[in-house]
Amino acid sequence: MPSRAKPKGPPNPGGLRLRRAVLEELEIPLVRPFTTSFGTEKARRVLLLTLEERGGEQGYGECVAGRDPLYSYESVGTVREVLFRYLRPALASTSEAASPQAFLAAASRVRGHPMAKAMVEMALWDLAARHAHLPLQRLLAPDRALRDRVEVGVSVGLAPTPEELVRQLECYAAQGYGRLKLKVEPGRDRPFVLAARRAFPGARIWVDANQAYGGRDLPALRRLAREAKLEVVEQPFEEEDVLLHARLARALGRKTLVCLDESVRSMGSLELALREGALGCLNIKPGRVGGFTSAVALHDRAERARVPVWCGGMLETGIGRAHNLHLASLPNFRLPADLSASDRYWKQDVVEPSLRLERGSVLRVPKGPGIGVEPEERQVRRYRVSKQVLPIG
Ligand code: OSB
Ligand code: MG
Repeated sequence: MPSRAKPKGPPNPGGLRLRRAVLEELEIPLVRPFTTSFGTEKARRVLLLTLEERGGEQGYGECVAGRDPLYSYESVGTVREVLFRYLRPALASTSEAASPQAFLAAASRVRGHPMAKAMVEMALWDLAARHAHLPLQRLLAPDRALRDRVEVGVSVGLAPTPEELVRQLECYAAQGYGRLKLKVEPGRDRPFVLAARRAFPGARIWVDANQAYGGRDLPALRRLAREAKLEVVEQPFEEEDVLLHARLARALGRKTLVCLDESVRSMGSLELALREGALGCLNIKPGRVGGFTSAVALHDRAERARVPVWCGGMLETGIGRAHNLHLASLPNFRLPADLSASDRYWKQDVVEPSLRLERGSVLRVPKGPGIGVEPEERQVRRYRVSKQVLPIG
């Protein structure tokens, strides 16, 4: 039997004394609408959580839940409900010796709602790292060799025509993005993907369907992967249908990797996908899996199985993307991340310094302490639609 020792995840950074939490909701327009198989987003609704230590630092967490429950069942509304009714009291019960692990233990009887939990857990990691005067990456993996730059790509929404898609891709390629991920759905795939391949004969091209296909589409997906020389096909089928993803992986062979996003939410779903052979590579989004503790454990498990991982994105502001950059500096993040520069999403980001693309299609991991960027008060106020103070200590 293969070893099933439970991956430990990162070490406990120790107890923090909390004073209060502040929850702000922002509405920030995207520089261009982002269309996927589940809908179009023109502006992001962002929940931003600030945790304050008694007489000390502040830590930040950004929630990746969408306005509506389309990518997953969580939404801004469910996150608010779960935070106010269940997670705030759980956090308060640990306020004399708070840590990501203590919070997760106190919140463990609340089922599901990983994005709500991740917002709190990730703010605690940032706070713990600032308290220790260390960059977050050092707390997440103290014994590992960590990158200071992360290779990234760009995720491009569904476009009205292949010509328009190619125009957008040209614009991103000119900015230096070396890996192009295209959103696809039935009826908006082959001509678009082939046009992209013709325009960029040597590029790394991935497609992401967000579950839009079914079993009858398997032969067409296989043909498209070959014709367009796709490196990755991400989450073509329903979240629960690991077996269908495994069938596609067998049909594609070695040249195109099947990637799971929505299907992998926990160690159990990762074990199933590994055992069935459904995983060529794994998209890890800390929000989807309940935070960094889980994300690091999944990273370590995939590394032992020799499955490369990469860091996904959810159109985060600079807060969430800084968190993701620290995670993506771990060694088994071996494929380019969905983490683009601030100007790919926003006219002006809500953090200082904003994140810029550098030569070689990389973003630098912001130097700590913590996530290494600060919310810019003026920008936050400009986009803020509400602010609430939650007693914790
Ligand atoms: O499936 O990766 C996805 C955005 C919203 C919801 C789901 C996804 C995405 C992205 C965005 O692809 C990637 C990014 O943040 O740059
Ligand atoms: Mg995806």
